Amino acid sequence: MPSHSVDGFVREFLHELNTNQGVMLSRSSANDQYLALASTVKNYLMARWLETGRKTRDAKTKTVGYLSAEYLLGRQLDNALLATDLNEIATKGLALCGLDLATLREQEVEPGLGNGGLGRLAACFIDSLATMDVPCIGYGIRYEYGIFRQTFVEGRQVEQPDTWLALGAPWEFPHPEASVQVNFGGHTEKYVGADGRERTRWVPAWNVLGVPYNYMVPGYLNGRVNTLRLWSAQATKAFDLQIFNSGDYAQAVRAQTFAENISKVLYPEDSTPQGKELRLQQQYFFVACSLRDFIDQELEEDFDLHNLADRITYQLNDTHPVIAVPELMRLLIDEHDFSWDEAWEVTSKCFDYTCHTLLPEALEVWPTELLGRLLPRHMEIIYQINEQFLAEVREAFPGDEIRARRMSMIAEFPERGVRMAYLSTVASSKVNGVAELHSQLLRDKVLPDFSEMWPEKFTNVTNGVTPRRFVKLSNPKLSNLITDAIGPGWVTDLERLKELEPYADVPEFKVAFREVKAANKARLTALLKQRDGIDLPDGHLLDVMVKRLHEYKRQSLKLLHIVSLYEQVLSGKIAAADVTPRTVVFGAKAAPGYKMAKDTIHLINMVAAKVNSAPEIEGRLKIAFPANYNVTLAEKLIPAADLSEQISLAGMEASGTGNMKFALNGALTIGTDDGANVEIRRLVGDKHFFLFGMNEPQVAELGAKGYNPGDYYESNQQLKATLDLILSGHFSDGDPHLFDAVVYNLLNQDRFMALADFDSYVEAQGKVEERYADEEAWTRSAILNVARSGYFSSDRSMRDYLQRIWHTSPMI
Ligand code: 26Q
Repeated sequence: MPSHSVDGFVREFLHELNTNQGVMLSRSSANDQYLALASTVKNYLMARWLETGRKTRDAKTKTVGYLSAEYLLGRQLDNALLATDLNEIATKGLALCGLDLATLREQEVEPGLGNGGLGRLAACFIDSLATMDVPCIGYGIRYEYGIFRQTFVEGRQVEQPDTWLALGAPWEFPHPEASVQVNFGGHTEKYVGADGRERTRWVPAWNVLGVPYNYMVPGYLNGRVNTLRLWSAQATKAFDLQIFNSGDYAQAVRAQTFAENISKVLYPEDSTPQGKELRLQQQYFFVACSLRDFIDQELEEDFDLHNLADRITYQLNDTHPVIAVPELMRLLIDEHDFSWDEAWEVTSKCFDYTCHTLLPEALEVWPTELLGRLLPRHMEIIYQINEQFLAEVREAFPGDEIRARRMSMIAEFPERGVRMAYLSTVASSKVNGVAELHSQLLRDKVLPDFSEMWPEKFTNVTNGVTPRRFVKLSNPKLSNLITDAIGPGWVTDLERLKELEPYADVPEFKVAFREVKAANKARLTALLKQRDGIDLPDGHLLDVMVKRLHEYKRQSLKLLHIVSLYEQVLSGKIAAADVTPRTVVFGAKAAPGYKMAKDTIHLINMVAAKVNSAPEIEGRLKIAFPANYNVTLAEKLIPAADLSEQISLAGMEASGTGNMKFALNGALTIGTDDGANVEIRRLVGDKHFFLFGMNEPQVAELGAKGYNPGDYYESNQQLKATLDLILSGHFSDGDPHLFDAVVYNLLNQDRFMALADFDSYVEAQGKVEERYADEEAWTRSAILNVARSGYFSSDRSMRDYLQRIWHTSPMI
């Protein structure tokens, strides 16, 4: 390991610059310098990485195999510097070279290999496992293009490709020698094996190569470095050589392109899976590589696969990787001579499943036609798992054929398809939701038959976020303040934030806390100016809503609140001087094919243009919508926020994790009784959380009774005036019909009941303003939010998984 001294660091850095980048310092570009810096930091981690691998293999303990189609990692440099405690040394060393760490940091393009919450959760979990010294391999896909880069053209979202690899990828280690072949298509054949047993053989039609790329996952100051292994697709030699030799070069190149397409791009939909063939190819591709990898590379050669569950526990991050279940069955039966029962015995011990949704349209159902064509052997195995399972159901509930039909993994309508959530549930030892309310609704509404049959299979693990990235790195000023008060232990033991509670009444601490918030706002102001040309006014309540754009998350409700305030000033119902100065920040990407979401983005931008320039408002209301919200922006935005908007319709947001990040950084939440908000409110206390809207039972009741949004429009004058202002064309450059789709959807359908919750939301915003006017009371609430949110560390989530699901423990 290079020495932990400034001199040693400088030597290493210059060496990397010269030998890796092939440039002298005086001729190097900022990108060269960044790449050399990354390599330098990597070198510090290398010995620990190798040692971790050796230690883990020797110990033969159980490894967590986290299977996730997404990892929304965020920038790597800062986290690596933190984990190696190199910040100070790097700062000084670079300064000696005439360079500025902060500038080099900005060179890094974050790996955005995920859509939102689910992908970011995976990143937090692998961080926590490394920090807690738990052996874990994260398995996923090395998308060449991650989540699209969002731009706005005349207020409309326009997507650009995310070329995160273009300037070099210093954090990855490709291992082409460890590539794995993955087969697709073809048919199956029956034959009689040497032992006289009838066997099945899969005769695939084509194949690709999976090339592993390893990434380091360093624990916080503990010497452990776990591995994230992402797979990239390549054409196999046999595949293109054959065609090359036939002389058809163009065809050979097409074949290559075809293979490489599999890991080319992340699907940007995160709620309505489209059943695209390429997506299924992606899922099988990374899962097949990952299973093969563990069995062939990580296990010793003579390992008895009957004991596989002693050595690996696979966590299915939603249903996306569940094709691993029939794949493991296939490997054991077709390639390792297991009987069906032996294979099932092993397989059903190896998997656990986390569900991240309640929306029916977000549940994956793959047409049997497609699955059978792409993976004929897996389709057979799924049918057989289903048969065996339904026999169990019939035994448990004799005569209840309707129930058996209901529980079948094979849906018959609208077309024959495999319900992946059912397959996941049947094959897993444990099934969990991601917040208490969600786990309850999962049992009661999504999988009631399954929870009746196997009540002990179901459990909850409330999500969490890593305090390393989302407090220590993103909010250094608050971190220092906390450490000065209670010592540094909180970074790996977040419940210790409790010790801050008494400080909520210490005047000097409150002043310092406000200074931190003000400094974070100033930092954000500078960033938004430079990044987006946006001016953030001084002294405003900073009201932030950042998350994917979705109807159920109700960005439109936030917008109605703003338009309502604006309308009241415009029509003289209230004086501008009486409006609490407020800047509302939105950050949101819409799935490119999601028309309503894109229209909502357009509407927000059009309202912003109008409100931000209206003299009547006297600068007291401002909307800022920086494009391309991502992890990097979140790290600057969240520490600056006063108010966190968590306003989904109750029962719709599985958990939310942004909500936790805000609370931990001293923002107060205005939110519904949904997802993890329920637990946040319980922990921080009613007084320090602005609750509004219907709760889930009330939503269900209103839905059952028949919801008519028009009633709210007709009976609520302010709501009517607000919607009428939009309908009048006030925000649409003279085209009154521009936003008809959004407004008429609210008026006629409003699936997520924004109008029903409008009044209550506005009232809660009134309470926000009241509290905000009382600086001392606000600060007290904010400090208590920090002090009482320690539960939401992903370290705690990991402890819960270890105890309730994985039944394993950190390495000793
Ligand atoms: C599936 C099939 C085909 C194409 C895309 C998909 C797909 C991709 C991503 C479906 C769903 C997602 C992402 C879902 C997600 O991010 N869910 C969020 O997970 C968080 C972590 O548990 C929760 O906090 C959020 O409440 C939940 O919305």
